[in-house]
Amino acid sequence: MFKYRLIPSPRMAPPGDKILVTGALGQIGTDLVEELRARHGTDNVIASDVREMPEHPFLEDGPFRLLSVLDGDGMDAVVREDEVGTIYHLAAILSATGEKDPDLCQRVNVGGMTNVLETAMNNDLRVYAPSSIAVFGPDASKIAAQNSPLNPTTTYGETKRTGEALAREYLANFGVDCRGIRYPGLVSWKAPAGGGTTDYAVEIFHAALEKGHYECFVGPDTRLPMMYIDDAIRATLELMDAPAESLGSSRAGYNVSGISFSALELADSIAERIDGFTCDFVPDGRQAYADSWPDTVDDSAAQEEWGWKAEYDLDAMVDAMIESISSN
Ligand code: NAD
Ligand code: AKB
Repeated sequence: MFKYRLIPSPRMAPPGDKILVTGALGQIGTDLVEELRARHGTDNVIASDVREMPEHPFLEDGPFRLLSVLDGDGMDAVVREDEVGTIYHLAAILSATGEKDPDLCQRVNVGGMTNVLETAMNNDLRVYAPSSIAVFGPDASKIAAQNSPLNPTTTYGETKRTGEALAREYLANFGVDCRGIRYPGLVSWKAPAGGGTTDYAVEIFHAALEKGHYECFVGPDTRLPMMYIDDAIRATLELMDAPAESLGSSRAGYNVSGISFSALELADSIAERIDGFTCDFVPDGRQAYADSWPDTVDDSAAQEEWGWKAEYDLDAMVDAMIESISSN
């Protein structure tokens, strides 16, 4: 008869080696899942989202789970059943949608992050959870330093600041390895931009090619940190590949610099390549969010700690966008 029994605690479950991506059908997930599947094998990367898109390739090409990040038990079950070892947590409500529904933005961004970190703690998972340049507010320098004060004036920015704080807390208290990048506005062509302030830098390409005209919702002098998607995906994977010992106190939200351009410079660069393209600037409520963010960021910490260097400048990005949209 056994006198003692060893009851395995959830933390003792051996971590699997599969990858779960939340919010996988969005702008970044559409590119990231493709790259992760190329690296790790299709069956090892489980795409998940709160919605289904019948026409999206993930639903047919590889494993997909319908999963809300607000369902912590459901997330835990997927992690255990599918032997997940790493979560790339992309599910979120972005700035423009978030400012219209701040309560939803709080619930999804902070609640979802908490569920991901709890699941990671209970199952010994690694986590990638992106932050944003929206963590900065108007008091940050226009070239925002890694350690600039974080006083965002948008609800979305507040949720991203809280996400970074939660990641630091779960690392310090429970040893959860959660890494993040403060992405600039991302410019990509495979999926539409998902309700952010920087969406104009994506929409303008589709409008230019389809209609020869775009009505831009920020003013011509609006200058923001931006990045082409290939650089963003590479940054993500390089950060996740970096040895933990090389990462310092910025682990939850590294500044990464890509390209800084004004809306007019972007329109001019497109007009140089598409004959007859015109752009009107008709700022709406999103102008205020853009004005509260820096022009660019200082990414010395990312350079020093994991060797970050962007490859795409404005010309290379505009060429890549026009060529990719035209040929697809
Ligand atoms: P997106 O809006 O394109 O995609 C987000 C996805 O999350 C959508 O497919 C949506 O259906 C899903 N989602 C929403 N609520 C959910 C829920 N409750 N459960 C599960 N899924 C849910 O966003 P994105 O551009 O791919 O952004 C991904 C991450 O990167 C976010 O954390 C965002 O804050 C961050 N980020 C993005 C940018 C950018 O320019 N795209 C810049 C900075 C930071
Ligand atoms: C948005 O505009 O909301 C995003 C971001 C910069 O976080 N693209």
